[in-house]
Amino acid sequence: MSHQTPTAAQAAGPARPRVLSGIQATADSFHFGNYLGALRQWVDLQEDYQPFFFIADLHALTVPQDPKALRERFYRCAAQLIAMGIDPDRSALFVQSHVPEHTQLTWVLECITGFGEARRMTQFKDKSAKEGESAASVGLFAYPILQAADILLYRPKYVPVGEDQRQHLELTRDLAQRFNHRYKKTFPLPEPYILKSTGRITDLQNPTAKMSKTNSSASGIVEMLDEPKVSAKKIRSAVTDSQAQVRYDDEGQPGISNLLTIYSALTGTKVADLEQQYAGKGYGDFKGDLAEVVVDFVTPFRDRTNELLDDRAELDGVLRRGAEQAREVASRTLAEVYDRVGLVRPTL
Ligand code: AQP
Repeated sequence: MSHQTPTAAQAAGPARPRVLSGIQATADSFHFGNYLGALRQWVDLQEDYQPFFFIADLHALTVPQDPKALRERFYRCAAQLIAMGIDPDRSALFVQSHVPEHTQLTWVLECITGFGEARRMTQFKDKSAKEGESAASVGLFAYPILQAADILLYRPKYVPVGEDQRQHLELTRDLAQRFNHRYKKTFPLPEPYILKSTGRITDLQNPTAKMSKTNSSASGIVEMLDEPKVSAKKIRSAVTDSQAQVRYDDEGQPGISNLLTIYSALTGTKVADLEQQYAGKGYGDFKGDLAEVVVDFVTPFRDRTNELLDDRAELDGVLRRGAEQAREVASRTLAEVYDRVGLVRPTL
């Protein structure tokens, strides 16, 4: 890896609008939902925007974590992001807890968030429903407000995420507007960057549900770091529909439609062209070919990730430089916010 750390002026410069997004350090591997729904767009957006991407380790704490596993996942996240094309020379790649301004701004935003407003967040409802609301942590409840702080600190134009994050983005915009109205215009309103085609990748075994690390069964989720032949098998045994036609119909044939989306996203072939290519052929041919596409895609990704994981000091260095760039921007925003709400800073 070569390093040309951007100068402070480049990192903070107004030349290009910013993009920002994060991913939780809660799994040993990213899955196809994460990658196709959000992460691939991170890579593309590096070209034209000033990118800030982070590993959301504080968000990970909203549900119980084994400290040793969390530490390992932190490195796995960093290695996977670089392996998929996040270039630390172009993007500030950092860790949420390395930039204390995230939690500092959270408190200010929590104080302008209505309790009922936070309660309406469907992710909290879904996640807390499992164990019962009284077993859920306050951290899980407040998670979307930390997320709003993550975003607003950097005043990004776009936030590339999957469809499941739309409601949290709306809350972020509401809080930004409220702050601007109550104090002084401070935050431009960030826009969600959600692709219609891949914004919701679904479970291979239950194709009306989101592919998800917590809710999908092992056979319903394609893990990017799995043995390629395991992923191929999962694709070949994915649930398909009764019409025996390779045709996109989100409602009538959700299983094959999800596979068409994955095939199209990985190869760049339009869904209509794939439908034509497989006209008159069975699901077996289609799934067999897609299994090969998946193997070709994950094999180099996995090899590169493992190579990067062999040099933890290098990863530490990348993340340290990323945090320095992030803090330059975040500390300026936080200072403005503190000033606007009337907090007096200590004199030197
Ligand atoms: N199935 C999905 N389709 C499209 N986008 C998805 N994302 C997640 N699942 C899908 C997007 O991935 C980014 C990172 O999400 P995260 O930090 O919430 O990661 P995760 O916790 O690993 O995602 P899961 O599997 O969705 O977790 P649980 O099961 O805990 O809810 C986000 O941009 C997200 O939209």
